Amino acid sequence: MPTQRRLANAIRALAMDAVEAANSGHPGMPMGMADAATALFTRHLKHDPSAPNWPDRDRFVLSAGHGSMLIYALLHLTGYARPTIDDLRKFRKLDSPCAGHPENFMLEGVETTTGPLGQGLATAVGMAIAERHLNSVYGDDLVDHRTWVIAGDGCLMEGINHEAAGLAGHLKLGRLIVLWDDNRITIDGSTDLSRNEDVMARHAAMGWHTVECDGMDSAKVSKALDEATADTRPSLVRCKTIIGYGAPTKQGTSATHGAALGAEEIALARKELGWSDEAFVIPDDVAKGWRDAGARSAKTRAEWHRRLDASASKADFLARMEGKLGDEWLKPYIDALLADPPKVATRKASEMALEVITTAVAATIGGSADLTGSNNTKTKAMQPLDSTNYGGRYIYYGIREFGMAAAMNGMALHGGIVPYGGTFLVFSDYCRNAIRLSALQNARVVYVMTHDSIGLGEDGPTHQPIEHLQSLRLIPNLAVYRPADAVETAECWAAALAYEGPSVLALSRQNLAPMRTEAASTNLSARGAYRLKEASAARKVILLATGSEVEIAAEIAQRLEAEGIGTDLVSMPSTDRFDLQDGAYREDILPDVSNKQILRVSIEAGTTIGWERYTGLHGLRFGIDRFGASAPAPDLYAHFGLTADAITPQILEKLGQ
Ligand SMILES: Cc1ncc(C[n+]2csc(CCOP(=O)(O)OP(=O)(O)O)c2C)c(N)n1
Ligand SMILES: [Mg+2]
Repeated sequence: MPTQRRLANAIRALAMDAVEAANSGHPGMPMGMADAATALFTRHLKHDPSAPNWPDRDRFVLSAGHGSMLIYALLHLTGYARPTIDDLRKFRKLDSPCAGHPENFMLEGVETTTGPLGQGLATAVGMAIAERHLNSVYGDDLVDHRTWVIAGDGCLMEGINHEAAGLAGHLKLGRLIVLWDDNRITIDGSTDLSRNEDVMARHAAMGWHTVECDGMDSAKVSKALDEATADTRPSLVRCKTIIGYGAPTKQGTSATHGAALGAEEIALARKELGWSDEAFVIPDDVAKGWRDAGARSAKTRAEWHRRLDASASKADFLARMEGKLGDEWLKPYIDALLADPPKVATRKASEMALEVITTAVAATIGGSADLTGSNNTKTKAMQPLDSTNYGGRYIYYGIREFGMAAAMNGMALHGGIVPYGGTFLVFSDYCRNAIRLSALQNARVVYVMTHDSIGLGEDGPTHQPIEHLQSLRLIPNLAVYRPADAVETAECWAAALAYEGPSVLALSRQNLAPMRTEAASTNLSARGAYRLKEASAARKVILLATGSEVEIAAEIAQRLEAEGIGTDLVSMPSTDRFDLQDGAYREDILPDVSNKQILRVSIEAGTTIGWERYTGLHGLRFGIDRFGASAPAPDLYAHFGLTADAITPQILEKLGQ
């Protein structure tokens, strides 16, 4: 058996060689953390490269995603089917799963996409929550694993670290273990340039166990990991390392952080490390040593399968981990709404839907960033998920929007959980990059974003979203819904649960009149836009509105029709879902925009930028292209000209009447 150092040197060699071949990438981090990672992967991590999706595997998150060659080397060496040595040779090339940063959708064994510093760790917090929750549901026999993270100085400097570490400490997530690559170097140079806090004391103050070790000695790292494993608190393991270790003239400096070392330095490093093999060649003894390490948990997995086969929960557990959800709840619920249409805010309508959904779908875990009573995210039966009851299904995230969103990504990616969480729509900016990562990773997370316009009233411009709806619609893969009433809200919830990616539900604070009063044979909101009311005379005008403005558009439609002007009223809860409909459907709802016989008018209490896509340049767009103001909602709607009284004459004028 080769020494741990020799095993680690295989990581160093592959990192140097792949970055050199790509002439791009980050060799320093993998070379510095190679010994620590070797300790983790050969002695502690429970995984089986032959079954990357084994539900009870430990989760490993490389939060310092720029060091992607570390995880690629580890997956290759321990025996995952991919990446092959050829994949590694093509590191950072279009047809390689070894992308610049680890992408969970490109390679099994990559649990989450990382690269935006700090977020990997915050995502891992969600994975650790998911593990404890599912453990409380299914017991130790089926769910009993850890979440390991490698984080750099950057991950621990980012603001999200405060949110994530605070949440993990509060929830006492003892199965979360973070290895800190304490190399005292970032891109700009020494960490002395920008940091002098005591990172260990900060984590200790947040309820973490902390331990320090020589990160260049895998036996010492292993001992520290044993200590971390034994502790009941989340652990921060400070690994003192040398960035770019092995590169004789560059190690310990930021020169190794993010650039190829160069042929000369690599030749010197090979000598220094006693590594005589050519680029991308792994000697047999090392290859075997790594394969044996990779096969370590095969027996554990076989035993787990035996327990699963014997378990009465087997079918339920497997279906849940596959993420299968039914929507049997939807039709009876909508029938009940239609029988007695309520005039409620859509945030309240969401709560009503959630009463039904959280009963029907056990996988849902709700929460809010300290706006539970405003976001209406907690249903009556939901108990808090906390350190005394991981079986609870409601998380008080505290005022941590970014931490909440990243944790929800982690829960969704872990599997077995469908997380939803609330805040005000305007604070979607606080967690925007995590929403973006939900979308990139196709994580089924539902963002309940209430107080979705000036309609929130008195709290004023800091709290009134203007650009938010449109800017969220810009994120690929993200489904953005803004329902108009209780029926649409239920439909949007159903669509969000049926989608394998993330959704935002933008919901009103203020009460809204029921708009949908007749039964439909399909989920109309899922089509993005649909005709709520058809023109009775020849169609001259199409009114497009979303959410709370559908009510205003309905009033305008009535007035135009009274003048004999045929007007379609189109409710458009989701522009992005509408864009995905087939051409015939889109053409039916919104005939060719170059058809100047029909005037298209959009009404949404937010920026008008972007609505030309649906109105054409000759159409009319009503919205708000400035910041809001503090006043009661009806006064604001009048002030910003979003009323039937203000809009109808402008349409008539445009029609030349
Ligand atoms: C949110 C975010 N900001 C900035 C970057 C760009 N970036 C990538 S690595 C890095 C330096 C990180 O330093 P450290 O974590 O110590 O990594 P090391 O240099 O030790 O490998 C920066 C600023 C990023 N990836 N994510
Ligand atoms: Mg560093």
